[in-house]
Amino acid sequence: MHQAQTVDELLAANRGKDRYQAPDYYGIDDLLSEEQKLIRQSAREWIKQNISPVIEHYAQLSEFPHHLIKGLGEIGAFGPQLPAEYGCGGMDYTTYGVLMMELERCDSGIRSTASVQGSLVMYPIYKFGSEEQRKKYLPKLATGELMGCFGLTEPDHGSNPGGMTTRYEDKGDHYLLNGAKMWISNAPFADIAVVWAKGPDDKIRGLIVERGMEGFSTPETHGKWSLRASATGELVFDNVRVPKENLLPNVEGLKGPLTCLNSARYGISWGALGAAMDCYDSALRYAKQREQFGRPIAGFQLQQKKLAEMITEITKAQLLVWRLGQLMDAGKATPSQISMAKRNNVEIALNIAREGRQILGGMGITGEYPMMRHMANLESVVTYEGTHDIHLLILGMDITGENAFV
Ligand code: TGC
Ligand code: FAD
Repeated sequence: MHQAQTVDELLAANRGKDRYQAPDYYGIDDLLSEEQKLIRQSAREWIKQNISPVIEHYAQLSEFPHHLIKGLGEIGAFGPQLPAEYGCGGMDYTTYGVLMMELERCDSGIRSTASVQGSLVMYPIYKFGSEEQRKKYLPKLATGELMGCFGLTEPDHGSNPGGMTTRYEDKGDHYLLNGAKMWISNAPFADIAVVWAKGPDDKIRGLIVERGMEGFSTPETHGKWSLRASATGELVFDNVRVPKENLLPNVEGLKGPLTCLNSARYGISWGALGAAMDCYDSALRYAKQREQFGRPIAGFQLQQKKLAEMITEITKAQLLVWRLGQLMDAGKATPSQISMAKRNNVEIALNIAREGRQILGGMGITGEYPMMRHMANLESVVTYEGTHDIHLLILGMDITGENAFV
């Protein structure tokens, strides 16, 4: 590890080393508009110039690269799908997906930060907040001047968030919040938290909790082997007085947080595909260069099988998310269609990271190549926003009409 290296030193040492070329075996680029391709190109260039040179260093240190926040805001990574009148991108869902794909191509932890900000903090404020809340928070969240986190999961309630025990009481001129959330992305540095809690009527509502409110703390979770460049923490509420105007007025029940998750899970289905594309691209380049037994290893049938199967799965996943983007933009995508895409694309990405790592032999376990980092990151991605099994059961319920959760 090079703890003494500054960002400038990392940029000087590593700029230009990222040789990523996005695989597009079926000409799926033709399905994107010129504007979507332009936005993608500028994001890709910025990521190559600014994230790629530093990401391995921050992952090794297990630190979030805070200096990237301003630039992420500038490339439109925070809330690109929300209206421009609130300072957001005003783009369509396909463009949002493409941006998540570019970010996660580089690192799932950076995409996580953007997903949480755009889909789990800005989206609920936009969708369920008052006009005052939208105007107060959205423009600053879009630039990264304010950062947010989303508190749904609790120590004893992960897959079953409906069982949550975090509660608020109505104290007349304010709410009093008690409880704890765990595994919260961005928590250690977030300025605000969108927190889901049960009220006096036992219904789940969203509250905007601000850093600095007495009794609110965000201890960091250490020792992760996955998503090391993303900051994860707890949210602890010990008699926190939350002003009444911080309640999201326009939703009640579990459908509030689950509606936000539809948007975030959609972004993950594109993002995980990006990680898969990066692993394939690295493995293909390596296989063509690396020689054993007097020839490139790309010439061996066993390696060709791996690479051919990878590009087949990537192509299928690209078509899946492209179509899902169309459905999202038409307002027709169902939660179970989103579950199918999230589940499939994370699974193929994990398999491709594992197979790609093998193609690199010993080099595959080093930080010289992205495989091991992607593979470890994807273990979180396959777990958060609904586990692999939970998404199967959501899909199973939709096609059979039988609810396996009860
Ligand atoms: P159930 O009784 O089925 O539903 C309760 C109410 O919610 C409605 N609903 C939805 N609404 C919108 N979108 C969806 N996807 C919805 N799914 C359900 C449903 O219609 C009902 O509405 P109403 O009006 O009748 O009250 O709920 P359940 O308690 O049986 O649970 C269902 C289950 C298991 C599918 C759900 O709870 C679930 O998805 N569990 C997984 C939990 C999860 O995904 N947690 C994610 C935490 S956030 C996170 O991980 C962020 S990581 C971010 C990063 O770093 O990138
Ligand atoms: P559990 O729910 O305890 O599940 C354990 C196992 O049991 C899983 O394999 C699961 O599939 C299985 N299982 C559970 N129920 C069933 C069932 N009915 N049938 C079959 N199998 C079942 N949460 C937030 O709210 N905000 C965040 O920002 C956030 N960020 C995260 C970041 C990271 C790095 C991680 C790892 C998690 C994050 N989470 C966040 C939490 C995440 O959403 C949960 O970890 C996830 O929903 C699973 O909950 P759990 O870990 O409690 O597992």
